[in-house]
Amino acid sequence: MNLYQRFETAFRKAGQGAALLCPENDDITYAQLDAAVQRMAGALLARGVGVGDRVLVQAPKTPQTVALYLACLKIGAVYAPINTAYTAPEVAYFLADAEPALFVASDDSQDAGEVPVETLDAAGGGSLAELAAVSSLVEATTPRDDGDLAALIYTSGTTGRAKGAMLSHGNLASNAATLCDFWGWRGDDVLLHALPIFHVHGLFVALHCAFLTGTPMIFLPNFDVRAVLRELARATVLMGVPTFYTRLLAQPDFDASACAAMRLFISGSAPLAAQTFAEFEERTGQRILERYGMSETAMIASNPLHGERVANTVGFALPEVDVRIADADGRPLPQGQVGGIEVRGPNVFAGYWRMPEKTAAEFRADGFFVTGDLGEMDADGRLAIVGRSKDLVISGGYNVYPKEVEALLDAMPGVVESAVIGVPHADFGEAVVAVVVAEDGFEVPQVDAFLKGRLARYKQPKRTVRVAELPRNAMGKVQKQALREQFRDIMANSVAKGE
Ligand code: MCA
Ligand code: AMP
Repeated sequence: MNLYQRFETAFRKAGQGAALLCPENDDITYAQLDAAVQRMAGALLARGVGVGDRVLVQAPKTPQTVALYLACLKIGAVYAPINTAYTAPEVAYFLADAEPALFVASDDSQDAGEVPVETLDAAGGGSLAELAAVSSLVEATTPRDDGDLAALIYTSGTTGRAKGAMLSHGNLASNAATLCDFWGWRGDDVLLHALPIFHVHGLFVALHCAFLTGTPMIFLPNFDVRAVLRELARATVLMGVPTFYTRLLAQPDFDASACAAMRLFISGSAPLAAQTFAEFEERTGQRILERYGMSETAMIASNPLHGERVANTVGFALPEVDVRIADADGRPLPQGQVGGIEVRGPNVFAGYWRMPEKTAAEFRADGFFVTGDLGEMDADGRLAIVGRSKDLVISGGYNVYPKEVEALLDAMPGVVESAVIGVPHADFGEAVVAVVVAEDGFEVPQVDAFLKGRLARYKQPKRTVRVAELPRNAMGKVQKQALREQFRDIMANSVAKGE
């Protein structure tokens, strides 16, 4: 079934009920959202977008962008969102890889080659919004099967270049229904939405829970801690990355009374520090519910709604999701041993877009997907993530692949070689640090200048240090763990961002 048909049923039932509560703009009812989706579908059809066509989207977080996502589902097109922070060279890669029928951007500054471009700007305008306004309503939702492609979610691999994870209507529908059930979504819930909508967390996990139940969400353009604190008064559920919680705790007026209406704080995308979990409970009396997911699998495991939420664990495998701890060859390990986390279930993606070899390399013969995370499971099935076998830095919930940054640094004049690592950071959890071996005359500030315009800002090193040589093992491989130890306090002065 087309995922939008499931939403449509809820939208029509909710009717004049609020869908998006927009503090700076007019609120939008479910009936209005459905009409906006129908008009946006008309605009897409007018631009020649058909079933299975990719629509690459790098647009601001607005109700129009939400309508665009839903319209893509409705007409059977494939939604491919990318981070708004990406620079022109980064976007060029996605344009070439996705081969979209349409690129929707905030303005028309990107050279998109042959790909048609439409715009959606932060104020709700843009050429696509104008086209939608004069388009006729498309009432019928295109039938789709569970296995049909709904979205391409780009996620980088250890090999450097981003891969498009192919998620089907069935993947998204099953995960959404499971989460609504597991987290006890109620008819009177109000979601506080402050995440970006180009990643699985903000786009699927958050939006789908509200859309499947026809309940309202407070729709903030980004995470502004003071706005979030204000809006908590009329919200019941918040979903965030750990940085949301450390920033809230940095607010002296954030306390139990500030979240009296709240029933559920959910954290994911990066490890939630046990200290944050404890401080949060001390300050508010509420225990953050931590869950675990991936772009390729949507949500995998969650702490329980009722029952013990334990710090440093991500709870239990969700219903219908199989999780196992396995050795490097995919053989299940005895309970209690640390190994690779592998996942199978209706939530698991179909493979990487046009990369059959990479897909084959990440799946076991019995259908389990190799996450690249390391974990252990206790006798009750409670899962803890203890590390990663993939070389990845997670900064403020955004993934940064060291290989991608190293490749650019190594190409920089004056740099002999580089190693990029993640070190503890009070605000972002981990911060990107570059360790470089350089020729005489090289100056560290040149790194910022070189990376500007080539690499999204959040991927750029927060600090670059120069060393005489990189530590290597007997095989000649750079020992990143030794570097992480050596520089673990380099960002010790960082603080959770208060406003
Ligand atoms: C912004 N900056 C960052 C980050 N965000 N640097 C490192 N890591 C970041 N995450 C930089 C900016 O470039 C800027 O640099 C400076 O920090 C301040 O920028 P600002 O825009 O004010 O930042 P912010 O708005 O305060 O953003 C921080 C944030 C944001 C709210 C934590 O990064 C965020 O919303 N993160 C959520 C990411 C997310 O949704 N992840 C889910 C993906 P300068 O000042 O030097 O120019 S993972 C997923 O979907 C899986 C499935 C899962 O399990 O959920
Ligand atoms: P992405 O590729 O952006 O979908 O990021 C997925 C990765 O985020 C996972 O493979 C984990 O490494 C990490 N992740 C997500 N949730 C958690 C969590 N609760 N604790 C630790 N790591 C997490």
